[in-house]
Amino acid sequence: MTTLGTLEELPIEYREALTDRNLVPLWPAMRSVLPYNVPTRDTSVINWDYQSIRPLLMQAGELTPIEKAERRVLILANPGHGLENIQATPSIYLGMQLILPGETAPNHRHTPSAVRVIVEGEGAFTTVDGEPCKMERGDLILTPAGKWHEHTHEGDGPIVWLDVLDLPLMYRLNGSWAIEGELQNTDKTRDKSYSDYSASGVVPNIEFQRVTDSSPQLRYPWSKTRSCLTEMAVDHAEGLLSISYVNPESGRSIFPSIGFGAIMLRPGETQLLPKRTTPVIFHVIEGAGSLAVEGHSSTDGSPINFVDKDTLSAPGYTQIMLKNNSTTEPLFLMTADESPLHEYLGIF
Ligand code: GTQ
Repeated sequence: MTTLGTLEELPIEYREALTDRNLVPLWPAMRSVLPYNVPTRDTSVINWDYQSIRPLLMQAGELTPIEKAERRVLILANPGHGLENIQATPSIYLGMQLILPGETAPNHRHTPSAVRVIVEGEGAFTTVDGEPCKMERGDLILTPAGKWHEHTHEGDGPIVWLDVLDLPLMYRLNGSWAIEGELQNTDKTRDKSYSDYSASGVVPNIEFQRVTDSSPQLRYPWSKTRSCLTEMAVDHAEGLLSISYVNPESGRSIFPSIGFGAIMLRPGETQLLPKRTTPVIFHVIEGAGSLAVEGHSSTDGSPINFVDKDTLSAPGYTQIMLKNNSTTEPLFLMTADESPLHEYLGIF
């Protein structure tokens, strides 16, 4: 391996002449932008445990009325990327959003795409381009780029969900912006996931047009995902039980930026995940377990324990091991990763 020249070896007058002309020598930075064999991995292994988030989120409910927040959210920022950069992974933003009974988070639309994963509470719905999407624990609610959305809470008690957006990517592309709108006040009582996209493998022939850009299905009920995984477990006694959330019209990822999936671990099971290029987010829907990431040095090097409602991150290019801590109950996790981008860029 050749040792490359450093910045300090260059005469100061030369460096100043370069700076004056907005020029930078490559060779001192060569190995940091093109490291050998493995890329720089900034995404730290973190568990944002819900037990410690919840009281602070409820406090936000007392401190800041919805009118002063537009969206009352605590961002789950990864210190590996710098807290101020609001990244959970290079492209993924995560936030815990709180709505109190009777509140509405106003209508707007924006260039970043968002998914909500419902964490606790009931009686709320997100209206997406006129479709009122009911929010139940573990459901995935999509607000694809450019679609109007407002959140309304008519239930008792708080509702909390995890926001997953491609905001850091959009922001750094200088492509992130929003428009405010009047409330949608829809008369519809349910969204099209109850009819048009209610059965796997069956899609509606409305105007006989196939939609292939952003997913036309807006709500992916957890009950259906869960039953798919438990039925898969009946037929497969071993191997990783996992599903991907796809656009039912095209079979492709629901967003071009972020890929979503779900994993089930049988009681007592440990699974080594396939080693992949993309960092990954886990959100625990049901059960308790532990996460071990190769090369990750928690103080004593032991796996990170997690329970229901916790959210975790892990870098790419590493071996990840998941363990179900229960010998009687299954463990269910949702995943979000950057695989669609890696595929598009040809590096997956
Ligand atoms: O609910 O529309 O966490 O626009 C960040 C930006 C949630 C939302 C976030 C948003 C939203």
